[in-house]
Amino acid sequence: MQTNPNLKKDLSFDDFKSEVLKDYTLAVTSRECSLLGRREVLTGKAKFGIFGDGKEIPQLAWAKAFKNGDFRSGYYRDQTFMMAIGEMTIQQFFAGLYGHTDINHDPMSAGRQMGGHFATHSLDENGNWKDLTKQKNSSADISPTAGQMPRLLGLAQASKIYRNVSGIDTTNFSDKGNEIAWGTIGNASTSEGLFFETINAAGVLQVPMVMSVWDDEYGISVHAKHQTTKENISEILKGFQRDEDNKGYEIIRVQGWDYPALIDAYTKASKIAREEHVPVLIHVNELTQPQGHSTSGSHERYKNAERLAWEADFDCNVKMREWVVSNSIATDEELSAIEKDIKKQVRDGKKAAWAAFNNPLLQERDELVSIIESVASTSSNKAFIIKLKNDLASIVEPIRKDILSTARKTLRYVVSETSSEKTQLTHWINSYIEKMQPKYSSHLYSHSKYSALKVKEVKPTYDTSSADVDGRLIIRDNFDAIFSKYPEALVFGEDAGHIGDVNQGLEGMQEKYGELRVADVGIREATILGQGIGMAMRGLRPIAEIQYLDYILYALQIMSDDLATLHYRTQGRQKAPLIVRTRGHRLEGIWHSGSQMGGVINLVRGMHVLVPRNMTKAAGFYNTLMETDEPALIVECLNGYRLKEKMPTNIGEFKTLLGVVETVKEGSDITLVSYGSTLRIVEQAAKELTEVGIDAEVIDIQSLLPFDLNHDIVKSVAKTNRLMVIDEDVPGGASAYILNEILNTQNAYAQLDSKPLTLTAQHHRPAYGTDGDYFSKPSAEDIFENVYNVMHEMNPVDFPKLR
Ligand SMILES: Cc1ncc(C[n+]2csc(CCOP(=O)(O)OP(=O)(O)O)c2C)c(N)n1
Ligand SMILES: [Mg+2]
Repeated sequence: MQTNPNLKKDLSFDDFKSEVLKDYTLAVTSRECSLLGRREVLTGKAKFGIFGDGKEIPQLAWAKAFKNGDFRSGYYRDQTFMMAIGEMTIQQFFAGLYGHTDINHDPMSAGRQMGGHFATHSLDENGNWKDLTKQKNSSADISPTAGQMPRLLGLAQASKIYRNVSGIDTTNFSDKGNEIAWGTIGNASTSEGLFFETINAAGVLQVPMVMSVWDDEYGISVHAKHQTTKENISEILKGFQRDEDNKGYEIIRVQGWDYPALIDAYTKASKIAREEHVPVLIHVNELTQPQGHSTSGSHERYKNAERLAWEADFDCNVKMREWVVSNSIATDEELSAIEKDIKKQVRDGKKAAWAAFNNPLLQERDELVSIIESVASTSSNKAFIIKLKNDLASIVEPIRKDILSTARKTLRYVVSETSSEKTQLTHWINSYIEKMQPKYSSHLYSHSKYSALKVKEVKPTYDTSSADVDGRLIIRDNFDAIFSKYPEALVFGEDAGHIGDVNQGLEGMQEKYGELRVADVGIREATILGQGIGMAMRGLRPIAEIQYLDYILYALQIMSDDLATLHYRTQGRQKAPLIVRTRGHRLEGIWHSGSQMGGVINLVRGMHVLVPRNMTKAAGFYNTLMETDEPALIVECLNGYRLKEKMPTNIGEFKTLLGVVETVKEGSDITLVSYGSTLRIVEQAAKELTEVGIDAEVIDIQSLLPFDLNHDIVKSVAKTNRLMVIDEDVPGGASAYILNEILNTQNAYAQLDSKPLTLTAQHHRPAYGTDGDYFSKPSAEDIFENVYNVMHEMNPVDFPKLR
């Protein structure tokens, strides 16, 4: 076997040897972590383990090509890489396995994700950007296979924007767009649509993306023959290979145990992607899984003896060892000494991680035990309490659940007693929960000074010359103002570029701001979303347009799994302030209704969801969001683009507040709550109700997430004592969420004189056409009659039965 000329170039033998041995040491370290990690799970110290064994050597080669400013978007096998770029120590590896909730111990997720989900910190503890060009970056992993792909596209596209769009302040984010976005994926996960969608999109966009496929022939127990046509991903992607006439990919194949060939492959890939902005696919095959897929099972169940024997022989660490010895780089003894030393280092690191994880828990436990002892001493239920205490004290490795549940159960035994010991226990429980809950629940939304909730309202202003114009012109002129104020803002979507979107809210913007900032893209909603996430993670301010709300379902998985969880799953150390723009609400037809808000809001906690009833409100939301560091979805009401609104004089400046409702009609008999296009119908019905002497108050929610932060709705209900939520989603959809907010969060039940009602669409999706709409969604007559019935029940004399 030949040594790698690139590696040897300009290096003395000693330097070369030390570089190789450093790599080998890392490979052994990573392997030892996997082996010991599995044992920690099997002995019950950790819940679940999924490790990078069998994938070590390619990751060493990749790490050599990975430069400051670059980004990784990968999956759970990449521990060796994270160690090689200096972003994960042995102790941190084990802290992650145990789920240590201190971010200083588990920098990957502060215990929020299972081990094997990697991340670096793009933000400091105050939510401010760090200089990403001076560090090696890894976007935070998610578990859904191929879920890392859409974001990878955006991470790569950001380099293209930084290289080609002038006027953007690149400080902290880019050095002339020289950064590569590196993806990894398992062979089986390439079966996912997200993989193919991303591969195609990156080929179209020609972005610096290097995609490694770690091919071990299996996806858990399922062999490649069930996964991939011809059992060979690079073979079937051959058509993407670039040639003299066509742009495309560079495709490289390499065996995962061949250290020098891997270094060649990654050196080459890096050069092509970095310099030419051409995407590269590296198919790394002949990899293995020495311990099987994860701690949940054993691979002996589905691999035959021959395969297992081959895996033992072709284990990449074994092969590297053979190469080192046969090329006389180091002796067998030297390597054995390294291995022995590493075994000890990993054991020590593991012990240190366990002590750091366990000691605070022991302390918390001991503190409670002594409180319970004193509670017992004065209680008539002493015997029961002492039993609880003894049970807790006997747990060798207590977790917080053991501790807190014992405290809470103890309190029940003294519920009817009065003692200072009982008060002490109550205080302890309250303060323990107050201290511990944020460890598991903080950072769903921004805590920084850029939080959307800190933006001050600016009202639209008008003067005597303010004309009535089509709503779309307000949106368009407002986007114009945004693009000129924020050079880092960009929008992309189907038909968003050349024609300026299907409703011309972006008319003329591409001519003015160029094809990279106002871009048409392919029909590929999931990667439109991902493109936005990746760019937002690198300091740009993307607006990703999904043409219609109904088609957001293609992107909803990525919104839900990736975008909405990003800030939470990194305990606030990564963010993607992406604005998702779409249109819908009160349209007609099964796939053009724009109504499915319940499905959306329940899946994207971690984002803001706004449904402005007109384009001035919508423009105000965009202006607000541009000042924040949070992701949001704005649903523009499609039938509002042609409705007349007054053109404000302070376009681009006025701001609509999030989480603030608006009372659009005051009334005293019943509170009608709705939003978006449905609100117009509610307003119509409210007008008709006044004709029969019913004075309804109408409230526009406008911001579903966050919801009525000032609790204005309950104030209205306190006045009217009656409540109806009108929503064009299915029964139990968004209306259930709204009712829960009003009844449970705002305690409106105490103010009600009649049953709170929801008026929703039918259970099915809306039928086509005007009649389809009339019979599918709440109509003005439905609203009128339902409100009337409430009044009839209360006062049948003044409001005789209608039908
Ligand atoms: C969307 C989704 N489906 C199923 C799973 C469960 N799952 C986790 S890993 C895995 C197999 C992945 O195999 P491969 O991509 O080849 O990666 P490897 O583990 O072999 O490195 C499966 C099915 C998941 N995490 N996400
Ligand atoms: Mg696999």
